[in-house]
This record gives sequence, structure tokens and C-alpha cells, in this order.
Amino acid sequence: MERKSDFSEWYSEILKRAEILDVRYPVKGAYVWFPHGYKLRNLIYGILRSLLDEEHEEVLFPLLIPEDELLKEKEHIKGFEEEVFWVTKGGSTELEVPLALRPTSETAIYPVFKVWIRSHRDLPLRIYQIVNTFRYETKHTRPLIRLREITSFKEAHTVHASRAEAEEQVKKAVTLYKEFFDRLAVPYLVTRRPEWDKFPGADYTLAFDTLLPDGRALQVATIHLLGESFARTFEIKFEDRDGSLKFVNQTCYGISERCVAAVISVHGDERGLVLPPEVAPVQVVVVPILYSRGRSGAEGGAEGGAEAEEVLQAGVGVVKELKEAGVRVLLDDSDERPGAKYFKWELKGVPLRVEVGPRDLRAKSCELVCRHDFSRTQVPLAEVVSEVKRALSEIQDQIHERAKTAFRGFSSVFLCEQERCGREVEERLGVSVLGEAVAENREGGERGAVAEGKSGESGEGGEREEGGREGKGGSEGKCVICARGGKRVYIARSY
Ligand code: 5CA
Repeated sequence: MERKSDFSEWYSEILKRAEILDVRYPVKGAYVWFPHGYKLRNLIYGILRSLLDEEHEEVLFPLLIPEDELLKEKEHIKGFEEEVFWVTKGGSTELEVPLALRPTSETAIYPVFKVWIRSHRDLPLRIYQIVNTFRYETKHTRPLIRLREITSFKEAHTVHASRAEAEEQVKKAVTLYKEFFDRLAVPYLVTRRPEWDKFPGADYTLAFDTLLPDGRALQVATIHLLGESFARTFEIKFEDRDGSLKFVNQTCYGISERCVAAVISVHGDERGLVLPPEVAPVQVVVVPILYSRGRSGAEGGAEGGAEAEEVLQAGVGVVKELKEAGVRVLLDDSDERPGAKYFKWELKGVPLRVEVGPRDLRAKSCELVCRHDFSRTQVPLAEVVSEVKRALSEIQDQIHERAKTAFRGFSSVFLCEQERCGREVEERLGVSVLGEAVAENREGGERGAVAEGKSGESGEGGEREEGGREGKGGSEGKCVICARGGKRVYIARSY
């Protein structure tokens, strides 16, 4: 399975063969999680949940939104009206008020915020939920990437007393998402989306993009400063310390199962999945090498049988020790040949394999084989727990480093703020304008395009520059289309 030359084919094959997702469900844009895929999904979400839990509380709002609430925020509905699935009947009875399947939950949550929030003492309010959302996507649907049923929309909504506090929250959300993607070893670029591409109803939108092996950008997270717009529509006010009534300031941010797509696509190779140990459902597979098939010694004679039993017991012992040490470990003592076992677990992305054979046993050792680079190390059986733990931590770092090296960043051009110019660049080059890199980019340590430097150093708009090389050309120059003053924006073919 060649990953680069035909990424699309590789991606479909991997979802099927590594048992992530079954795409045979008869509803467009809706898919079935296999057990292995579901475990991976839950481990990934567990990280996000634990990060969110530090400062947010989990809630659960209904799936159905009354039409009148959904239509209230004019900008918002303009952006979503073509994407909404409607429930119009209960049995054979037409509903008086049609109900929307949430495409996102602002209009479900904010009417309730109106009654929850009374005073400055109720603020800040930070909640999140992990729910399914529905979007009638008209573009080509793709498993985990463009869904009509997003099965796990991790949406956070926060409410503040002032715009400054809401902006502070946006920064915190950037830091939180950076930590999340760092732990998935997925590199990213954070940009501020152009005005014409922000979330419907937001003041501005920041987005995380990663790069898939076919050179296309995948937007994996967005953070929106909503300001007062929804507060005015839904009349969410609070009594401030001085007794005056004020509109609240809001933010929201979310991540879908695209984060799972990113982990699969960024790290995988021609043999299958390569999973960072942090999120691998099986971190270690122990394979006893039993030369006498059948373990009872049917082929190897009595002596071979006894040796095979010892090897098996050594494997069982290693599994027990690792399990006790909190490692997600599995013993493969099936009757398959070792080669077939290696193939199977490599396909599923198990980061580390422990092989124990008769020769290893005589030397009181075993062999560790890393999935991502196939390197082998002989380690004493007595030190297997510490050696495995060390290896897993090194693998996590090496996979991250490798992904950062492969992340070439994005090209950039100078553009003014007019939508007309942006659209023209998109059309002419067949790309999306991702936007200006935001200052916070630096902290994450990603190689992504960071344009620094003084304004208009080169003065030539329109040069294409690889991201990752800082400073060259500066952050301001002439718009490639109209030659007026422009800023450096990143562009990429995108999903
Ligand atoms: N309420 C806000 C924040 S939660 C919101 O809905 N933002 S969003 O529209 O930008 O969606 C959040 C993220 O979900 C996007 O950045 C994108 O990564 C992902 N996403 C959007 N549409 C789909 C889709 N159809 N399938 C899979 N993921 C999607």
C-alpha cells in the first residue's frame, strides 16, 4: 500500500484492513466504527476530555433544535441553512414547529444560557459536550473527514463578562488544542481565517490545519470569538458589579473525528497504521516464537514441546508484568506463523512488539521491535518493564519528530483583505486561503509556516515561499491581485 502516490486509495484500504471504520452503511456520510477503531477513538478523546476537564464542565444538550431558535441568529443561519437536516413529522403527524438535527449547538445551548446567567457571579461559564451533529454536506463525503453524521463533535462554549476575557479564553483554547495535537504527535499550523471564511456569526475564527500525505491541508480544529453577537440575539445579559445590565461575551471551539483521520494519515505507512503509544489501543504485542507448532510438541517431539511451553510461559510472564505496570499489552499465542502475526499487528499499528524465542530464553532476554522504524533491540528479560516503558516513550517522540520533519508547511502569498482578491487567488491556484499565521504559532514548536520579520522587506507580492523558513519576505507586501497593501497569508489545496 503506497501512501504518497495514491493517498485516497491507501486511506480507504487502511480504514478497512486495520478495522477502523466500516464504510458499507447505507446512508451517505455515515459510517460504522469497528471495535479497534472505536478504542482508538476513545483513547484520543480521553486526552481531549482530560484537558477540557481542567477548566470546563461536561454537559449534554438535546439533539433537536426548534426551527425558530435555529433561525434567530441571522448570520449563523445564513452559513448553515443549506446543511440542516429537518425532522418535520412525528409518525404521520406534521410537527407544528419543525425540528433541526443540530449542525452545531449554539442555538440549542444559548437560549438556556439566557436563563442560567444572571449575575457576574455566574461568569465565567465554561462547558463542553461530546455529541453527534448532522450536516447535509454537499461536497464529496469521506470517512472521518467530511461526514454527514459527525459522531463525536467535541464542542466547548464559554461565556465571559468582557471581550478581553473572551479573547483571553481564545488564547487558552489555542494552548489547549496545541497540547492535544502535540500528544497525538500531529503537527499543525494555526492561522486566523479570512473574514469571508469565518464561522457564521463569529467575530473571528482561528483554525488548526495539518498536512496530509497528498499535500492537502486538513482543518482539524477551529476556535471562534463570538463576541456579543449571539448574546444580543438570544438576550444573554448579566448584572455587573456596578448593577448595570450587560451583554456577555462568548467563545466556542470544536474538534470532530478529523483528529482521528489526522493520526491515521500523518503517521501511517505502506504496512498500515503507525500509532503513537499515547493512543494505541494495544501498545505492545508479545509474540512467543514457538517452533514446534501446536505447542503440544506435535511436530517438535517431546523436547520441542517442553521448550515451546517454556517460551510460552516466558511470554505469559512478560504480559503479566507489563499489564501490572499499566501497559496496554496483548499476548498473541495463536496458531498462526510468527510472520503472519507480525503482519497483522503491524497493520494495526501496535507501536512495539516483544519477541521471545528459545534462543532468547537461553540468553534470558527478549527482543523489542519498533513498528515505526523496524529497529530491533535485545533486552534482558529481568528488565523488560523498564525497557518497554523507555522504548514507548522514545517511540512517541520519534514519531512526533518524523511527522514534524515531513510537515513541509504551507506556501504563502500576499493578499489584501478583500474577499474578491482572496477568491481570485483560490480560483486561479486551486487552493484555499488558510489565513495569516497567528503569533501563538511559535510556542507549539511546530515547523509550520511562521512569517515574521519587518514589513515589506522584499516588496514583491505573490512570491511563493515554503513555510518553515522564517522571516524571508516579511509579513506584509503588495496584494498579488490588486497590488494594494497586503499581508502574508498561507494557502493550500485543502479538504
Ligand atoms: N460551533 C463551532 C465550534 S464547535 C463549530 O461548529 N465550528 S466548525 O463548524 O468550524 O466545526 C468545528 C470543526 O469540525 C471544524 O474545524 C472541522 O475540523 C470539523 N468539521 C466540520 N464539518 C465537518 C464534517 N462535515 N465532517 C467532519 N468534520 C467536520
